[in-house]
Amino acid sequence: MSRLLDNLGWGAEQREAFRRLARDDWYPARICRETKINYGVMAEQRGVHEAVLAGKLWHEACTDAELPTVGDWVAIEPGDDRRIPVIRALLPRRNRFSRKIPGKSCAEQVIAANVDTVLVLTDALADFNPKRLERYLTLIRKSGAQPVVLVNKSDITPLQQVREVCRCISSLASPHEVEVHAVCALTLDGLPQCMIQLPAGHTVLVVGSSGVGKSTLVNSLLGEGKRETGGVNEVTGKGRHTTVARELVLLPGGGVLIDNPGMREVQMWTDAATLRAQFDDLAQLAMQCRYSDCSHRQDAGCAVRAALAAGKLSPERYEHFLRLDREIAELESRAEKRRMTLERVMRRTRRAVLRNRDDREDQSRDLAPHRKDISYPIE
Ligand SMILES: Nc1nc2c(ncn2[C@@H]2O[C@H](COP(=O)(O)OP(=O)(O)OP(=O)(O)O)[C@@H](O)[C@H]2O)c(=O)[nH]1
Ligand SMILES: [Mg+2]
Ligand SMILES: [Zn+2]
Repeated sequence: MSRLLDNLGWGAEQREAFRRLARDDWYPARICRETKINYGVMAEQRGVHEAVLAGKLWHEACTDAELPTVGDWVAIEPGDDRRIPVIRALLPRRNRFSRKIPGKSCAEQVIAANVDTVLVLTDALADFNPKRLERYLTLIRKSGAQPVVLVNKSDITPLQQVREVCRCISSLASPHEVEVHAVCALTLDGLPQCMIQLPAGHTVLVVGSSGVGKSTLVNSLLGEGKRETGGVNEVTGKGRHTTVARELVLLPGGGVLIDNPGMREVQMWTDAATLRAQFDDLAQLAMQCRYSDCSHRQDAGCAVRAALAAGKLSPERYEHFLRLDREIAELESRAEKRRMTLERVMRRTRRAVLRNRDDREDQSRDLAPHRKDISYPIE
């Protein structure tokens, strides 16, 4: 296939899925932006352009997580003078990085699809929060992408502080190794060469709180002042340019970066299996507890607490182990509630649709010789 598609990460799986659609006039594209009404896509012939989602895809998606998002590969039907191109199919995802939608709902929000590496940016100053970082790492593990943590703004942070934070992050991630680098996003100091020159087709998602330097890093890697960052506007001397939408950009060397607005909430979108994997050393230990249903709190003969007392387990990690478990139990109970509500809504909708159809059939028998097809809201 083409050079551009290769650089964007077009692989054998996507090629095969696209071929199976067997529509000569359709072309493949990767989603680079998403607005409320339509999408920005990158494609071979047309470069970056707009496309709308076919109403059929919109209707067939049971949840928002099934709708195309930044990083997805799609098949597009070319438009003509009057119509903009239409996204006709979503190609299967290799993976996706998700979080729980902020607020009470327990629905999944897909942040980006088809991601190789997730870069979590933090600093060793006010932003550093080990609990939040642990959530990020759990979510990344669930996505199957490779996590890398960057401790940014090393140029304005005392060296000792940077070292301590790096050490703390490495201990959080155990038993799974995580790469940690102290960097300066302005100059790319400290960033490993393999990240400065990303392999063609490699997709990196950049996440972290607002103001931590995500867009600055993307800019420095792009090598041009293309994206807006939170600095003071040089002309007006005021105002912050904080990123408001996710965006996928292609680097000159062929790698792909996805910049992201700062996340205020990183809520768990995960399950018990992922939690267990994250803490499998503690799970092993828990098998030695006297009681099989040990809560690892006050129970007698608890091996986890014994390790804690012996200094073999850090108090932070022990706390995280207990808290994450509780959080997932809540998530699952909310998921169950939501499932029941959805079922109720669907039963009601189905009844309304059937009633409507009966009414329309009655009317069309009586009156109209021709009936228009029902049109979709987006197209
Ligand atoms: N000294 C120093 N300042 C930095 C560094 N990285 C980013 N900054 C500054 O931090 C501020 C915020 O940077 P942005 O790149 O806009 O942060 P962001 O993470 O994209 O923020 P949102 O778009 O709001 O999520 C800007 O004033 C940057 O110049 C760094 O390594 N060193
Ligand atoms: Mg930004
Ligand atoms: Zn125990």
